[in-house]
Amino acid sequence: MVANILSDKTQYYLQLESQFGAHNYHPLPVVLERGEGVFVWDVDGKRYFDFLSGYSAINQGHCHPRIVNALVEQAKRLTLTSRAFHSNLLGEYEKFITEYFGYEKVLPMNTGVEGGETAIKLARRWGYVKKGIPDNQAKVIFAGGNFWGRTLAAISSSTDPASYKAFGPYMPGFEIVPYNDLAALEKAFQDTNVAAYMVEPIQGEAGVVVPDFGYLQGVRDLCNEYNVLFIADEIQTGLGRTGKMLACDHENVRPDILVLGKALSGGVLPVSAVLADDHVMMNIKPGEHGSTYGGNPLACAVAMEALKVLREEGMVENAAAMGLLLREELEKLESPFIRTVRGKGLLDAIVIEHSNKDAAWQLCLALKENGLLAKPTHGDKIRFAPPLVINEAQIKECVEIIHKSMDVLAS
Ligand code: IF1
Repeated sequence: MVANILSDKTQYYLQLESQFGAHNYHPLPVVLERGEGVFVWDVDGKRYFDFLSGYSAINQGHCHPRIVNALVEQAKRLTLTSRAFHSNLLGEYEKFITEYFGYEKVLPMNTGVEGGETAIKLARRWGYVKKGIPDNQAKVIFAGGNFWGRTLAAISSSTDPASYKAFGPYMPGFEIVPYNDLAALEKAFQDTNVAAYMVEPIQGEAGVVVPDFGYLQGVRDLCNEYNVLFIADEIQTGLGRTGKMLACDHENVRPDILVLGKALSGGVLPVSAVLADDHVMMNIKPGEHGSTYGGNPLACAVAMEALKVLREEGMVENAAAMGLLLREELEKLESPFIRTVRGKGLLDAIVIEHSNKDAAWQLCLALKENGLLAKPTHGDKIRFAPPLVINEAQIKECVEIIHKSMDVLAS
């Protein structure tokens, strides 16, 4: 067990949250007050490597100067117009992001789950208008182990009781197939009312589950054969995280609907986007979808800079190289407590081998003591996802911290 001594300052902030905030999370007992690049500092001035990156929202590193500057400069000019009026930023941003990813149109939203909801609404509408599915009969297929947010629609597609238990009744027209199983997917596609299959190219929350090479191409082929839209949820895997700009790029597969979020803003404010071509996007008419903040000038300015920085500072290539190094160095530890090392780029995870079900949490407490922040997912997996700006020396230093922290599992 780790002696989890907390400073007075830390305890003060934890107590405030406990007394006045909903208890909908169980965070690691650390209170952060500053971030820069791969580092964050707690209220006592202790520095940590951030190995979660805001669940992949901070791919560009904490408080990237160019992104923060874009935020500050735009915030002095115009932050929100609502979509009742045009702004000088929205069209520029729409042109920039559609050319960046190679789609005809973009629908700007705010959070990732709003992006998922938007994608499903677009797919259902396309199903009725273009595929001729009878009204209110559209089906959307999801993969077991998926996670795409906390709304009632998102939890209606979940296979994790912690996400959906005691929140029913659930959204109709959703079906589940096993992840990484093309035969099961083809069987589901026999139903002509299927409008779309929404899937993460790598499942993040499930513990960084990487499907067989060829799965994404198989999904693409089946969607073509059965006239079903392929929705790629790249909210966590996109924007360089897996060592390619999009995780679909590992198989050169182009989804019909691409959903982005998180690092689209470099972690400075919620920005999401749904990209598709006209035959999907133009079935929604004025007044049929939107949001107060969707496409606001502040988000447009920040997202353009966040996307520029990714490319101009070689972060995608660095993620590929540093991810390979991280996994190799973790394998070299040959730790009896690491059952598996897996991932792509800098979306990695270890599966802990230990009789104590609390082992992953205890290891994360020890990592914190040794200056590295990470959090378990689904019990025995620990996700390692540092900002994509991490360098070789820092990767090696972090592996040393992980190695040293493993001692807690031996005691
Ligand atoms: C929490 C998890 C990660 C996502 C994918 C859509 C969304 C997410 C692939 C929705 C969001 C976040 C949500 C956050 C923790 C984090 C998370 F642990 F919950 F599952 F990253 F793995 N698609 N994931 O990962 O985006 O609406 O949150 O902007 O809810 O605790 P959002």
